[in-house]
Amino acid sequence: STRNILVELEEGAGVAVMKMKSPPVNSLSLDFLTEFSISLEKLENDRGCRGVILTSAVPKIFSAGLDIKEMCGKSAEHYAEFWRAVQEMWLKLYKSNMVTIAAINGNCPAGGCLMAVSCDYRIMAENPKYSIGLNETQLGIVAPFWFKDTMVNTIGHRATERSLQLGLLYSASDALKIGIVDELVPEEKVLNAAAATMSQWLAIPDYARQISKSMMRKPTLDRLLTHRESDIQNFVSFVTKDSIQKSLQMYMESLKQRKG
Ligand code: CO8
Repeated sequence: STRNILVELEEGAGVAVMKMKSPPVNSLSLDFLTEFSISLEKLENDRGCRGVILTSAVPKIFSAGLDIKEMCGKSAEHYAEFWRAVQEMWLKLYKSNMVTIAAINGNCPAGGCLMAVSCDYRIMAENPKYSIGLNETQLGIVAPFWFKDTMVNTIGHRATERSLQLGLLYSASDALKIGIVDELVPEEKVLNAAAATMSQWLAIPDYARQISKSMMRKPTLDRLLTHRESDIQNFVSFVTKDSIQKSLQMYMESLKQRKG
């Protein structure tokens, strides 16, 4: 199959750069998610790799989030397989023992935002055209509890509640203010800034840092692990509703009409 993710491991530094490259918008299809999880697992098992920088090779887009085509007009079996792959991507990323840094060099809605807030640190290009957030309600759909949990762990309860209800997409500068991202830098410096932060984090002994990370994240991970099958069933029964199918189709149409 075609490669959606380019992995460059810098042996000396022990740092890998994962570049998402699935034009036009790095949407998270079943294929993409499967490849993502396999790539991350390989790095996780590589003793020579201690940190990962997640970024995009597609200009102006980090990731458009879940591939809406995977959620439209498919079978219940397909939706279940797709959702398991979404869960797997998040579980692998959120519990990674490696230092994970998102180098956000483009738009970052919904599932793209989930990936970013699942990393240990976020650096975003200071481009007023780029936005980031969990905009699900704007599509008439609902971010699942573990998207919500990850956001709460990043920006707190009140800011998450407002973000989720309104489906807010924040400009880069507002994202910095609210704490969705940790740092803004000029676009051409995003990768260098990520490498600089990475070396600070890697100066901490791995074992102590990993246990601290796990201590913070384990309750959130366990919550999905405990409810994994019911979360899949919830997704399938939600996404197969006529009203939700209609909302998603209308949203895809509105993306097309926005063009030109
Ligand atoms: N899935 C599938 N196709 C997409 C997606 C997507 N998420 N986003 C864009 N595309 C398609 C467009 O339809 C378009 O296709 P075509 O060329 O055939 O018309 C093509 O990609 C290019 O898109 P644009 O022309 O819009 O490109 P721009 O560069 O102008 O804009 C953006 C890029 C900003 C990323 C814009 O495309 C956008 O806003 N996309 C939608 C992003 C979004 O809202 N994603 C939410 C997905 S839902 C999710 O991630 C979590 C759901 C969890 C809850 C589930 C419960 C049911």
